[in-house]
Amino acid sequence: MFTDSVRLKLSAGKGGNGVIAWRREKYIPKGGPYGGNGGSGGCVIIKSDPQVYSLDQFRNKRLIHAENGGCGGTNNRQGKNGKDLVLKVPCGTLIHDSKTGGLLYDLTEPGEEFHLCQGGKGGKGNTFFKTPTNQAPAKCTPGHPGDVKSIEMELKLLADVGFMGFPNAGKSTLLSKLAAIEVKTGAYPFTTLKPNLSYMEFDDFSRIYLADIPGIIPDAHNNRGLGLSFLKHVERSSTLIYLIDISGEEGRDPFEDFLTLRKEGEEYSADILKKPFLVALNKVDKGNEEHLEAFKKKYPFPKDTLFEISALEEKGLQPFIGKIRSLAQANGKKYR
Ligand SMILES: Nc1nc2c(ncn2[C@@H]2O[C@H](COP(=O)(O)OP(=O)(O)OP(=O)(O)O)[C@@H](O)[C@H]2O)c(=O)[nH]1
Ligand SMILES: [Mg+2]
Repeated sequence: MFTDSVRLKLSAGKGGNGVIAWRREKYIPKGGPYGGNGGSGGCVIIKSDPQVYSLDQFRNKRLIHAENGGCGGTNNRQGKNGKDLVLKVPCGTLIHDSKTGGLLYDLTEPGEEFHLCQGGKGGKGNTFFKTPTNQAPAKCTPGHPGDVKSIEMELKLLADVGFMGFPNAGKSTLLSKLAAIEVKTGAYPFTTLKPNLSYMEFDDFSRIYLADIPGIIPDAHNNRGLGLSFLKHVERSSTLIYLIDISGEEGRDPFEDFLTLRKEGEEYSADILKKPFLVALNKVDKGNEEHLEAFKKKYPFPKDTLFEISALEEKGLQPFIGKIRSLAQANGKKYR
């Protein structure tokens, strides 16, 4: 299970109550008021952490509460402040207000913090109310409640490059060859059920993040297959790679596959079509010249965006990687 959307109610801690107390000590007549203030309630902070990959940890939670402040004590003791609650989320998490749907914050950089709920202030003890004219006030105030917010967190992965392809086209195989990651691959459709994210690192230590998402099939926008919901994870990529199985083994026309992927992407969001892209014709090791030639002939975009590769046998990858690098670095926003 990969959770990329959760609804939560978050509550900051309540402030501790102030107290009434009197100083009673030998040789100190009329000791006066001695009640301390309550401590503040803990705040709720949402923090992006590159080590966190999904919103799974919030899946079955409804209400999360920060610690309350402690009550004041005698001896003018201040109550203990409640601990802040820091919720760690992946980079790319958007925080929406549940009621209005409005965007409250978009956590894109690692270590970014969003203070969502302010903890309640502590109440005042009776020492606070002591004045020259009222030396013995029998008055204290309760702590204030903390902020309570209902939010929806939505994760849209931040990869520079997003893969789009039919099931079995070889997306996960390609990711495992390009990036430092072991991903499940298999000779059956829908091997990938959740997005995989990894990166390529270059000689100058620059990195390009790649996102492999579950396969897309015709009518995915009508929720066929795994639907288009995973497209949100390539929505923020600056560059797309359409991976096409050129072997035609599955009985489809590879060029039709390309058109279908473009169409399904457009159904999801017109912006997807505007992204710079590369097309990789995969599985050339299976040698289907007929499909290859037909595709090249029909391909209406510049020829330098078209690559013939074999992900499995690692053929044709070097020029392809070079192009991914130059395109993604020219267009990409560095998120991590
Ligand atoms: N001959 C050959 N087979 C390949 C190549 N690339 C991938 N395959 C095979 O194609 C099958 C599907 O590969 P995956 O990488 O799982 O495909 P996918 O696009 O991630 O599939 P889904 O996750 O189901 O969408 C596996 O059996 C791979 O070994 C290639 O270049 N040549
Ligand atoms: Mg896969």
